[in-house]
Amino acid sequence: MTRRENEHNDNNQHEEVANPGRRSFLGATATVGALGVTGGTGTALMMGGSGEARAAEGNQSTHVPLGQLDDYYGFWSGGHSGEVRVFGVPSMREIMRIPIFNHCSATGWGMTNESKRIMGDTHRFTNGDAHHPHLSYTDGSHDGRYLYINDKANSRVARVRLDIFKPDAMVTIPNIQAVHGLRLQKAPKTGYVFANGEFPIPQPNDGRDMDSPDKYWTLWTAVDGESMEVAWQVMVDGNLDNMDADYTGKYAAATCYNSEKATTLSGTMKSERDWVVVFNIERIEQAVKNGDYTTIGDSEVPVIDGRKGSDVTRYVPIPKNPHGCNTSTDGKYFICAGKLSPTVSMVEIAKLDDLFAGNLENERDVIAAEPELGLGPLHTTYDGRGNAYTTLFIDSQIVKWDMEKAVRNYNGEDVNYIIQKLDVHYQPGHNHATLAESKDADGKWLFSLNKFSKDRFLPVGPLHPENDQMIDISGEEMKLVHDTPTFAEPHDTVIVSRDMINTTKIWKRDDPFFAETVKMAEEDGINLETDNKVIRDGNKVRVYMTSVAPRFGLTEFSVKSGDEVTVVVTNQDTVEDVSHGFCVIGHGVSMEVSPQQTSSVTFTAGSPGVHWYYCNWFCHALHMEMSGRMMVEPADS
Ligand code: CUK
Ligand code: CUA
Ligand code: CA
Repeated sequence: MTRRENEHNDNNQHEEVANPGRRSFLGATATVGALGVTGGTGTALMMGGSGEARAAEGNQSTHVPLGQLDDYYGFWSGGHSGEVRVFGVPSMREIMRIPIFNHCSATGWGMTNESKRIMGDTHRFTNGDAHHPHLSYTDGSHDGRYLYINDKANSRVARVRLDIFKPDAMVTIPNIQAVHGLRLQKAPKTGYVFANGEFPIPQPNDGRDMDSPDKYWTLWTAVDGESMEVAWQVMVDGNLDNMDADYTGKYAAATCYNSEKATTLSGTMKSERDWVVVFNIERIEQAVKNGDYTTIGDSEVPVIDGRKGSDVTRYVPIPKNPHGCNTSTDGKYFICAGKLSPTVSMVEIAKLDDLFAGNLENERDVIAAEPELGLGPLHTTYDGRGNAYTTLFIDSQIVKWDMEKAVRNYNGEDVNYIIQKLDVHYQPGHNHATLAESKDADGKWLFSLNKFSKDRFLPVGPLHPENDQMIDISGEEMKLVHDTPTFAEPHDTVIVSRDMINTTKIWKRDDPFFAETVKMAEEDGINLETDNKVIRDGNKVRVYMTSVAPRFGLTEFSVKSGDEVTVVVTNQDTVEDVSHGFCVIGHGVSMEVSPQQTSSVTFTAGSPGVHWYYCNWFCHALHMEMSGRMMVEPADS
């Protein structure tokens, strides 16, 4: 029995959806079940089959010989774990994790003063929901400067420096709830970081209009990618899901699944068509220059009205609760996945000038094609050879299709645009091919980020990993070659050539990452390279020490119970890879101190007595001995 017959039998009530031949719009009820939104019966649909085709021989090897380096860096979002993971591709060895919106027990991200300065007020949040990592551009190619990523949970956007693989800026977007889609201006340069506000809210959201959802609005935001300040916002109708920008720097487009402005699930599925909202960046900038904007509440950010009928946007109707929006690497199309429609809508970017000039009879005239691909299309990626690859969530497949043939078919020619459908395991969300968010797409490897792994790995209890599958797309045929289990929950990835990234191996002493701490030391008259000193300032105590494997510059210091203690450690080692750590037992603090780095952490001294501190990064044969005592004396009464 095939996988599909299995599903069919197990699951009579969803027969309609399980039938792969059905290619019309889905009825609302069937769709909810198929997407698993209702749980129980709905999820049964995903339980067919037992993973045949575990691996096929590809044209290229995933094997990277011992001691050799990978060809690509892959940056995976960490979803609601709030971090980014770095993989080597094609080996899929996890090389590094970059804590961003989460707190990290190992590096002290979220605990150290350096990370708190970057996180600002929001360091009090220990969670984040990191969906969309994207690398900065110059002229449509990745330039290796920065990675930007959104936090859906707390409406933040962060920037990661790709010389040190650590965040250096984080901003909370005003006037919105949930940054979902995030993309970058591709040309001439990043430029703007565009952020979709997902959930409509009253404006300002100060307790007014809570019972009047028709008065809720959300905003599309541009952050200046250099200063990391919010440049402007555009108020829109409906909501915003995913987005992408074009290769000229002129336009961006965002999908909207809730043109209904509903507050319930069934309400969001009422219309057969929602929108792709197209933004005219020049016109928005002009409106800001002309002072043609308002502000909302306490925020000083210029807000331009981009609701239907405005000059700066166009609302192109497309089916139905659309999700992914991916610019084709030839720069021709925004391809928007229908999700509840088996189609994707290809927006022809060359027609957008006419759309905004009012030269088209109908907004839908910018649709170059609307090919039917399969059930539950979510995201599309490219190989640079004219083919697109779209994930089909409900069908558990990736479909490879020919873009120009889809256009010819739409124009009436009898030509088949579907090239291949490949089963993936199971229920894919994003997919991504090597370099496929730039004009340098090389068509080598494709990843399918599957939301369910089911039976693919050793069982680990009720919570399963996700499964990121690797597919060789270098030949005519897609070939599945590798499974990678991932922890909750990568949504998206960006993969670039290794020569596009230039890292620093040893910190520079004048790095801005810890410049504030260096300044504090200077004000205390401390030379961080040589001094080991305790400075008392009322009930605030600053403890400065060096570290050289295997010893701290201070092996004891005294404070009083209840003091606010700041420990500043400067690593004097200049040998690559000799990182130290600093951890005080029973005080909930630890941090990384890599070669030539200064790190600091502030905590309250506990009860009187001896409290050992130690190095928690294995640095030397005598690493265990790298420790000291914090003597806590009774507080003055
Ligand atoms: S979204 Cu998760 S699968 Cu946040 Cu990019 Cu489509
Ligand atoms: Cu220093 Cu371990
Ligand atoms: Ca809708």
